Formats: sequence, structure tokens, C-alpha cells
Amino acid sequence: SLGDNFNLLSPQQQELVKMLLDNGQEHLFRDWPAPGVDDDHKNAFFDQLTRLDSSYPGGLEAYITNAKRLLADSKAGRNPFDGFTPSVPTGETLAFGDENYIKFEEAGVLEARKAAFVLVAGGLGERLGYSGIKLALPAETTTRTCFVQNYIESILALQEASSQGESQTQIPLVIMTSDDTHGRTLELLESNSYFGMQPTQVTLLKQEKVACLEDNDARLALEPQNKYKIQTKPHGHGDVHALLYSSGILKVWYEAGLKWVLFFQDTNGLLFKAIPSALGVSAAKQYHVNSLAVPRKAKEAIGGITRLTHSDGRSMVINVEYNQLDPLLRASGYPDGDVDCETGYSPFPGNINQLILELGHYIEELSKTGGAIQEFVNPKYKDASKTSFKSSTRLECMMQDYPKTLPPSARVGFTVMETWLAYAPVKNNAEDAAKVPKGNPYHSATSGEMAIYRANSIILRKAGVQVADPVVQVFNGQEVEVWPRITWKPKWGLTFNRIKSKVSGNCSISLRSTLAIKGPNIFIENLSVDGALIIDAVDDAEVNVSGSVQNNGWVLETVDYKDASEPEVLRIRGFKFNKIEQLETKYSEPGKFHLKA
Ligand code: UGB
Repeated sequence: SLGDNFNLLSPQQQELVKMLLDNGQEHLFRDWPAPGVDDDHKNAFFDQLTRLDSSYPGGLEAYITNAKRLLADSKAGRNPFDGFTPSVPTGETLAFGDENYIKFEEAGVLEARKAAFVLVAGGLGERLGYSGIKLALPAETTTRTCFVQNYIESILALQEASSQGESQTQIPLVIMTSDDTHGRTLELLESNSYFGMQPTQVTLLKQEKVACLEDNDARLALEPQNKYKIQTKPHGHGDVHALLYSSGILKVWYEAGLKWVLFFQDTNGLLFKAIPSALGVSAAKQYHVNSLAVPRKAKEAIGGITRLTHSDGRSMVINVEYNQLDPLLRASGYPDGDVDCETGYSPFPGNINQLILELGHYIEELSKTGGAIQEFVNPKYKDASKTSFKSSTRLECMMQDYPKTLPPSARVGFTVMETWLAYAPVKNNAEDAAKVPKGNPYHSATSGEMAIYRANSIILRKAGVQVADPVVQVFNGQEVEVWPRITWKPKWGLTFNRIKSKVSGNCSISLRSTLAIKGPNIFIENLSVDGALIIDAVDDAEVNVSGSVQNNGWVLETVDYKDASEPEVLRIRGFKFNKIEQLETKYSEPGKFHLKA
């Protein structure tokens, strides 16, 4: 037991021990040998305790108290939504390319000058089963641009466009990492010169894991083989609020005149197509909280944005996680639960976890809460008596639960975008994706990449280019639409207006084609592409492209995800490009050029 060990501790350590003993944690020290034995291990144990204590708002004492309450609620089967009735909220719905959309998009670009971005990337992506970090995964394999490069180049494009010739402000980017992702994220950034950002523009904030709990009394769980180590697990993306607050960075942004904080996730290759217009909506409606949403299929594994009205009069617009929406609806007079309505979609818009918060209001709220987010616990019980767990559990929190503590005066809204434009995350491995019910999205590397080609094709069509119709093909057991493989740098196609200004005349792209536009000032006029065309140009090179490209191109071939001879990044998509022939040109000097194919 602790015995004489106690007297050898520092005053702070003694305080911590007293607190733990007062909170039912005697077992942590029960098997401790006398001083002189295992002293290094004991010191390491205190280091871990101190870390766990300092990284949770309110410390370990608050953690244990919260855990006891949530575990008791869970055991009693108490529903967190007791007393609340769900209804369909109202928000802004945008249709790509119409007048309203363009107005919001242009306003959003200007507003970006006052924005900061926060990328949550602490998750390992167990469901995807990819061995690297998700930020390093190519969003598409035509150019092999990885997710974080796409995000950074998009932010830089916004930065340039929003400064309108005035001296450029640097838009800050925070990346939340965890022990699972931190080292590899830093290495990826450093070895690629931060993909063009100033290193000082990027801040990495590492989230800590939280202690696991072994029983309903919230006893902290020790590792089975090591009595000097507490088991830990991720606490969830909700940590981002407490981390931002405690880092002090929000105040720095506020003092620098920033107004908006945009939160986003690690693997959505379409996201930045939706950012400018959504930011425009935030500014026009003066929303304190604006969540991006897409039409949602009933039972799809994304949360539903719901208005919850309490019998006592309280009301809030909040994400209800997919596993909770169905029981909540059934318990509130919708006997069929989470089902599609006549539109073919759930009446509750799907949360894509892209949040835009108004900075001043956000700081005000966090100075009350310290960034603590309403948590939940999800223990797997051994049996119906709910007295013991199959394995240890822990408290969790989600960043989209931030509005739960806001006062009723807060302006909480949402913006619904078309899915093809805004949302194609890469979360599921090939086997799980193949089992997704027909009609629901796969959210795999296969669908994520194909969605980028589809979006770019649809956008060019709307800009007047004749883009061939897609075909349906099966890769890794998933039926996807295959469109021409069109990609561009964010600087080229930041908004619909900018894209329209760069294509003119009679242009066409055939289905078997690849078109990669890698420079901001590439103008396409009377161009027909049937094959592969890659144009790379520095910022100051203005290139006019016309004529007819006709070559054998890049042929799409299937790859079996079980085929160990193929690289993992290709296996998880189920296809690769056989680069047979292409027209590839590079302009590395400033000037005006004409490429006539
Ligand atoms: N993440 C962290 O940074 N830290 C963590 O501890 C955990 C995750 P998942 P999830 O895409 O639209 C969310 O695991 O949680 C990062 C919403 O809750 O991919 O299952 C992680 O790196 C859901 O409502 O997603 O589901 C990643 O960037 C719905 O919106 C991000 O958090 C769904 O995402 C999300 O983690 C969605």
C-alpha cells in the first residue's frame, strides 16, 4: 500500500493522492511495495497522473465526478434527451451556382481575411484500416495530392483572394493531433515545407487521452500487466475546444481582429468547395454557430441536425448522433423512427462536422466553460444487471456538442449544401464499404476519390464545358459513378465565378480523359480533350490552352484490395491509372503563353 511512500512525495503529489483517495481510488496504490522498490515506476506513475490531471478541465477530480454521474445515468437507462421533443429545424439551403449561392460565395471569400482554421486530426481512423495518418492519404491519385496539401493550398488560395491586392494577412491554421498522429503530422509538414504555408502560420495542438474506468464507481483502470500505468483512450474530437482555450491562441486571434473560426475534419476532399459560401452565410446571418450539413439518408452514419424543445421551454439546434436519433424519434411519437420522407431523404439534415463559430461569442462562452464539452459514456456491460463491464470504458466528447451549453440568445444555424459538392469523407475500409446498404454512401477511399472527379465534372458542366456522361463501375465491391478525371489546384478554381472566368468557347472532355490543371492562370478556350492533358504553370505564367488533345491517355484499371503486390493507397481504392500517354507541359517562368494542342 502507499504507507511510507506517501512521505516521500512532493506536496503537489500528496495533494493529488489525497484527492484520489477521497474519490474512491485507493486501489491505485493497493499493491505498492515499500519505498526503494520500483521507485522509477512510481515516479512515472505520478508523471502520468499529473498529465491526466492537468489536461482535463477541472482536473482528475472533475473527471471522476463526471464519470460517476454519467455511469449512474447509463446504468439507470436515463436518456440524455428526456423531456426533449425533436423537430426539423430551419436553416439556409444553398444550390450550387445560382445567384444566391454566388452572392454568398463572393462574400465568404472577402470574409476569409478574418478567419482562422482548425483541423481535427487526432483520430487514427481505425475504421479505414490505413496504416498511415489520414492527412497523408492522397485525396485522389491523378495528382496524388494528399488531404493536408489540398487543405493548405485551399486556405492559401482563400488568403490570396481575400486580400485583394492589399498586403496579405496570413490565415492561421491549427491542427489538433494526438499521440497517435502528432509525430507523423509534424514530419509530413516539415518534409514538404508546410506545403507553402509559413511554418509560423501552423500550430499543432496535441490532445491527451483520458483515463479508462473499470467499474460503475469510476475506479480508474490500471493496465493488466502494469500496476504503475493507467489505461487511457481517446476522449474524442470535442477536446479541441478546451485545447484552443488553454493554448491562449483564441485571444491572440481576437486581438489580431479575426472574427471566424472554422473547424473541419481530416478526410473530406470536397470540403473547401463549400467553405466560401458557408462563410458568406455566417456573415450575412451573423450566426454565432453555423454547421455545414448535407441531405441525409435515414440511418446513414452521420448525425442529424435537430431542433430539440424541452417541456420547460428550452430549445436548441443540435447534432443528434446517428445511433441516438432513431430511439429519440421512436420515443417522441414517430413510431417508425429514423426514416426517409417523401424526398427520399431523412427530414433531418446530416451533420458533416464542419462548424463556423463567431470568435468573440466563442471566447465569451469558453471563458465560462473552460472549453469543457458535454460528455457521454458508452460502457459495454457484461450482462443485463449492468454491474460490470466487458472491458474498461471512458468518457467521450464531440466538437459539435459545443452549442449544448449556449444560452438561448445564441444564433445557432446551419447551411445545407448538395452532397456532391460538399461531402465525401474517407472513413471506411473496402470490406465494410461493400456492405453499406444500397443507396447509402460508402465513405471509402474509392467513393472519396470518384466524388472529386464527379464534383469537378459537374462544376465544369455548369460553367459551359461539355463533359461526357459518367458510367457506373464496380471497385472493391462498390458501385460508383466514374467521370472524366478532372482536377485543379484550389488557386485555379476557388469559386464558381473564378472558374467561369477561365473557361470559354466550345470545350469538351470525353469520359476516358484526364485533365489536371496545376496553375492559377490557365485559361481554357475552345479545347477538346480526349486523352490525358496535364498543365503545370507557375503563378505568373498566363497560359491559354486551346485545340484538340488526342492521345491514349491514362487508363483506369481495377486493383483487388487483397492484392498484396499493390501499394496500400491503391488497394484501398480498388483502382489505379495506367499512364499510357499524355500531353504534359510545364511553364516555370513568368510570361504569356499559348498552348495549341
Ligand atoms: N478526431 C480527433 O481529432 N480526435 C479524436 O479523439 C477523435 C477524432 P471520425 P466520427 O464525418 O460527418 C463524426 O472518427 O466521430 C478527429 C461526427 O461525430 O472520422 O465517427 C478525426 O481525426 C458525426 O456526427 O468521425 O463522426 C477526424 O478528423 C459525423 O458528422 C474527426 O475527428 C461524422 O463525423 C472525425 O472523427 C462526419
